[in-house]
Amino acid sequence: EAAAAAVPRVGVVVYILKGKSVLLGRRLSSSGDSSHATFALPGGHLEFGESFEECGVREVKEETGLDIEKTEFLTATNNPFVNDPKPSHYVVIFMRAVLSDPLQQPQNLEPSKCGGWDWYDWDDLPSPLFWPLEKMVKSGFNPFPV
Ligand code: 8DG
Ligand code: MG
Ligand code: MG
Repeated sequence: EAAAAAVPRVGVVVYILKGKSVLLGRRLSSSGDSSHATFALPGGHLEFGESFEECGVREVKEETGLDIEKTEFLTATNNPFVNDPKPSHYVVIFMRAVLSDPLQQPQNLEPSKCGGWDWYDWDDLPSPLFWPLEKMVKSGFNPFPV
């Protein structure tokens, strides 16, 4: 039943850029999950009828309370989590954005899912990063405008 129903889903995640920093939060997923206790970007599932920009803005607001602008597409990756206890597979859309009000601070609005949000210098990222993020960073990907 699980195999027949299993389909890739679409995730939209956002690099919120503030100076040289990005916003990351520690995921409170279940202990066997490959994202357990790793640092990841805010984001979530694309809803029916939504644009990538709308989804990024909505998920950031739901998870952090932050209002963002200049939300734009960066890249997409294919992320199979087939060895997790609950196998899943995401095509993940990576966006970037900046704060509408640079003084606004993140709130942890989903404390059952996240240990808290904080800004991390791009040259001094925390560890462990969620593996799709780790892979991007190691490949030399940089979300900042040139
Ligand atoms: P929702 O109910 O609010 O729509 O979903 P969510 O609970 O916020 O979903 P999520 O797990 O935060 O994001 C969906 C999937 O996107 C996640 O299970 C795996 C994939 N994903 C990555 N990299 C990242 C990342 O850096 N951050 C987030 N949040 N998700 C990511 O592959
Ligand atoms: Mg969410
Ligand atoms: Mg999320």
